[in-house]
Amino acid sequence: MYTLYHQDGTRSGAALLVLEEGGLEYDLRHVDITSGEHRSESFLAVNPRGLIPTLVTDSSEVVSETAAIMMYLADRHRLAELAPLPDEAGRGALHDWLFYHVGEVQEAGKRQAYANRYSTDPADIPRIRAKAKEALLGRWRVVDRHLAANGPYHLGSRFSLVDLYLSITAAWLQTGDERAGSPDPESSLKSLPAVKRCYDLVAARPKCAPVLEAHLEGLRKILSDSLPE
Ligand SMILES: N[C@@H](CCC(=O)N[C@@H](CS)C(=O)NCC(=O)O)C(=O)O
Repeated sequence: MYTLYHQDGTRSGAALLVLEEGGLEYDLRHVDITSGEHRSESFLAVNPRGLIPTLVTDSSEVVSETAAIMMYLADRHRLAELAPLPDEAGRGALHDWLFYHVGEVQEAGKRQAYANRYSTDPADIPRIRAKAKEALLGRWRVVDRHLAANGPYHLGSRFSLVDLYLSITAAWLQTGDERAGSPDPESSLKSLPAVKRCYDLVAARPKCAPVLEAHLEGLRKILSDSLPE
């Protein structure tokens, strides 16, 4: 039995999708980052990094990087439907795209969302945000071009956990589409058709659909509250 410290609307949804798709048993503990619960003494005692997701295993091992949780679960439970085994074709591409999403796409997304963390001068925030947004769109376009040429999934016709990761981060673009009079149609899912196709394929999976619905709801709520400083 696993324990996942989680909030709907955050990237911990990607870990949740692997637990669901893998048919694994877990207990969910809600952590509200908008009210700063991730910095509470009780949560820091579990994960001193103060970040979600955080997974605690049956042997009390703590794994907290999202991609590490996803790979750990897939490998430990031999979830071949989610990840090619280490000696199988596609394993290199799996690592490559997962790391690209975490280190490049998500990095720019977090920089845009938390622009205030990148300067001591609040006057810099709009410029930091604009640059992060430019990087984010550029990186999503790289993913879109790859999926258009080689898709519908990151590994071609083979679905994998990277597609689950995409569905969680692409939801940011999806909520952009939904916001009435979205000021920037360019940064919406509609401008990335191959990403949208991959997102729709994941959203159509019976075990993923409810998680993604809750994720979108959670995201709308986080956007209407405010992110932690
Ligand atoms: N590198 C970590 C980053 C985790 C992360 O930034 N989680 C966010 C939620 S999506 C969080 O806990 N944010 C709280 C904060 O940054 O204060 C990962 O990929 O799992």
